[in-house]
Amino acid sequence: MKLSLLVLMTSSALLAADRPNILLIVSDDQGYPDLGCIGTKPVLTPNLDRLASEGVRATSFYVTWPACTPSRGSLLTGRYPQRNGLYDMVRNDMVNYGHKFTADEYAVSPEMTLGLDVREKTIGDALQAAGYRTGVVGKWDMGQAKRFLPLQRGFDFFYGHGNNGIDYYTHERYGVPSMFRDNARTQEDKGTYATDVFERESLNFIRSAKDQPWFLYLCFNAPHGASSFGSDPTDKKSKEGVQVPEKYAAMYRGKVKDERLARYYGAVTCMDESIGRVLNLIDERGEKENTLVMFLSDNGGSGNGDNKPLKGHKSQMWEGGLRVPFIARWPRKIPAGKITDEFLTSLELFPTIATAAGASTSEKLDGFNLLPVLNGSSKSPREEMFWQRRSDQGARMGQWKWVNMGKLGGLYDLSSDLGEQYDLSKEKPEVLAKIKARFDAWKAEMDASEPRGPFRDY
Ligand SMILES: [Ca+2]
Repeated sequence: MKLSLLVLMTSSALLAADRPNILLIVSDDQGYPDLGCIGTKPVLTPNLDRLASEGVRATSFYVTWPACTPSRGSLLTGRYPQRNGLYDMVRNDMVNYGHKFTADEYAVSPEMTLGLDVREKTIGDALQAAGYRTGVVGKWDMGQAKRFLPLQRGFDFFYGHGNNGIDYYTHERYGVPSMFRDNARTQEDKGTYATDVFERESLNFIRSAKDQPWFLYLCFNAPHGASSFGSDPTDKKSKEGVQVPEKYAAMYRGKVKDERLARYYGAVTCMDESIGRVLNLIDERGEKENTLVMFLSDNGGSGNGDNKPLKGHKSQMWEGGLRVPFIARWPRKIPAGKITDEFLTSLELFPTIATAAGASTSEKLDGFNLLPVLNGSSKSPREEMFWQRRSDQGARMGQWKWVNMGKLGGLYDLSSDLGEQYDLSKEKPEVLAKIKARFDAWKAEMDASEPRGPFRDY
């Protein structure tokens, strides 16, 4: 008995040594061009640039929805928002009109009653079952009632805000304290800049790793605009926008057109420095070669000036709403300094992480392991992708992109028209008919899938 236990422990320790740590970093509303290494904007991101130089940067990488909640639900489940049920935002909209919730109103508001269906299996569930120590730091956005919080969704550790966005300093969302440590609300760090808090908690999570491999889902709220009332609560225009320590805004004043943009770039640079310190810790611990690091933004830029050469912005079906920066690094497993234009999406991240970790799931997934694409051993198997946000529809099929946003939209050839300027609907009716038919077939498949909350009627 003792001997077999010893053998078992030895083999699981060996397995742990073979399996990589996994760091998935998500920024909030960082636009496609907003990396220093792209070179079209004055923004400085030396640490993300280094990550890209040591790994692969993808230039045709999409998220599943042009705004926060559904995009993040897909990261966690590996499934289209229309399949996992979280296909719209979880947030209290009345605050946009200056409403301050009472405690009783807040308790029954969408932020407390809606969340990712508890039947959905997250990547945390899969990795926890495979023996990983799992953590979430930063923006959760999958619901705040206890049943929706990370500790009930496959994670061993959580420090962050449960809801969609916060004031960077008070950690309140429109006056409501929003930070959690594990399952309990906390105001222990009120007054400290959120990026600094998330860096500290990430470092502590990694430092506390012992025999288990670890998975950290690190979601900065930067560079999203602050969720705080402006000087006039009834006037959205009086809101502050992005908040950042003075020295970072000062780096950009005089170089960009206005104060808001200076703060936006400053918040990106401050976040980049925090990412650098997390990467440095991984180096210091000798874990660089055995850690898969991936970085992306949850949706296109909104307060970043523009997303050129892409058209449009967050919340839209144009490329500027859906195509995001993506970097992956895993020394010796994927090449250094490579840029790929292969067609990839965030649906690929769950299968990629699960494969790297030797984890499995019983769920129907909508993507594939992208490592063979990043290391050049295969072309991307992805031929199509579909998006729906309320009545807005979008699809990509090979080089073709179809957008239907009511009065706006058309058919575009991304291979020659990345900026979606030339509507080819009339010139290519057969392509338009085919892509619309593929969209309809995808929608029928989603509608036929097992209904999941919180929005579907079943
Ligand atoms: Ca976002």
